[in-house]
Amino acid sequence: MTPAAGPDFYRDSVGTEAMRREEKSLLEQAEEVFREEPKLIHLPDSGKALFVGDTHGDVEASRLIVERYLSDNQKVVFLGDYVDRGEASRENIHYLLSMKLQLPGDVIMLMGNHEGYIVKEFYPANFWLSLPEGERERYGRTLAQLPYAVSTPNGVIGVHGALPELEKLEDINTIETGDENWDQIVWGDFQDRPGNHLGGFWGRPQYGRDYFYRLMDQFERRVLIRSHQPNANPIMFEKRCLTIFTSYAYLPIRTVAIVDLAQKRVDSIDDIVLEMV
Ligand SMILES: [Mn+2]
Repeated sequence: MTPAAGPDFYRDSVGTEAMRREEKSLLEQAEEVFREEPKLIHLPDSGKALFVGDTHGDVEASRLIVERYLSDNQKVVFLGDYVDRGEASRENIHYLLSMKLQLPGDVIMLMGNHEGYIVKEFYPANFWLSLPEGERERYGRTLAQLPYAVSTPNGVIGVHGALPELEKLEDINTIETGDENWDQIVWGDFQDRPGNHLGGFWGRPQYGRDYFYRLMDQFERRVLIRSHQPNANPIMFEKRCLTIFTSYAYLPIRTVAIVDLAQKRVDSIDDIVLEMV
């Protein structure tokens, strides 16, 4: 067998023994780091936070964002869905995990539904299906440890999909991968119409306007930043719900959102800076 060289290795699930060992160690180390994190991460009241939508195998987007935006003064929050759809899932997840290991407090990786393949299967799953069973299990175990939500002192909450139906924000720390609240967070969609639970659509639970306002009140949050739902109106609920995507696998434009953590209150999307990358 001729060993593959360079980044193309990542597109080839065979690889060499040395690379396989390196990959295993990256996944094991990352799993340890994620186990130490709470499921709800609180950001500080200084500096800035950059929110990144689904990257879905668009490693160029991840690299560009880290190089351009990550600094002592700016944390980067990835909102999940790192693998599948795009061409370079393996490169993307490797890159993000190695950045996480280098700067665990500044790089935040939330869980998307595509990180939960071993918990709830779905289609398309080109990344997961390209892995031999043992590796699928290894990736699945690491990615099942990712945190679910991020919160800022000035009123922003970030998740992948929708809000979990919990009494208070801190209860997010009690969610277990695979339970009903997990399903809401990583699989949930919002519809811009009245109502609470609007049923399911291809395994994706749907929530309406009343649900959004009720949970945002309970959690004492003003603005939700999320991704996951490409058909959603990007701005919903009186500019309090922002849906962004940061992958060429979805759209020819990649959007990020910047929150100034030192600002006293974030009341609507008007208080957030949107940029194209
Ligand atoms: Mn998703």
